[in-house]
Amino acid sequence: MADFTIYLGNKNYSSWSLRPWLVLKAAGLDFDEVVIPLDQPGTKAEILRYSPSGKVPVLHHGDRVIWDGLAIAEYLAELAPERLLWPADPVARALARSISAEMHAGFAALRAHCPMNIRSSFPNRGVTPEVQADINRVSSIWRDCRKRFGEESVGPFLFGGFTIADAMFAPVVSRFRTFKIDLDEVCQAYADAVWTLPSFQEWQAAAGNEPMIIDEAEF
Ligand SMILES: N[C@@H](CCC(=O)N[C@@H](CS)C(=O)NCC(=O)O)C(=O)O
Repeated sequence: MADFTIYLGNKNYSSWSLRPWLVLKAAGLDFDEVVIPLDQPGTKAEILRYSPSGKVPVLHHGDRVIWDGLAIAEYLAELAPERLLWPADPVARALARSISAEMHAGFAALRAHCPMNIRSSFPNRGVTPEVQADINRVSSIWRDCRKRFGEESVGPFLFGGFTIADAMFAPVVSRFRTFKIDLDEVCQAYADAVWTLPSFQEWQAAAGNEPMIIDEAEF
């Protein structure tokens, strides 16, 4: 049994769960994982056995319990500083934290109308004017980071190498793919880099094999 156990929602649908799972992978830590099927009669009671907030994801590290995706990511960044889970440069790091917090707290229209559904494809659905405004804001964040900090020689991610900021936007990459959102060249190249990340591919394969269906994320 590993020192770390992360409790997750369905891999196909739980955008909140995907983020810290990718960060655990990037941290290079050995961990166990438990998927708690969401939207079932016993879901809340089951989650409450592990998470005081009644939400997943939650990370158990020995007797420490850390819940909320961004808090888990911050905890892992402190445990594995050598992995540069935040950018080393203070200016880049401040921007990475700003956009991660913006993603964590915002983009309500995109979340509501384009739910994460990794294995499905819903072209031309869900894009209201409010969703388009969210798409435009995400695209502008990606372009700005790639231009200012995403040195090709370091890597294809927002700050070159993979950081927590990329994990925060990974569910959006999946949403854009499911809903066939048109992106410019820079944003599409970034989205492709996140989508083909080996850890994300592993998650996608597991999502594809899950039998559970959540009706409200289907069209
Ligand atoms: N801000 C939280 C949100 C977590 C969240 O909303 N989790 C959902 C699953 S995606 C959940 O646990 N739902 C179960 C329920 O509310 O019963 C985080 O980042 O961890």
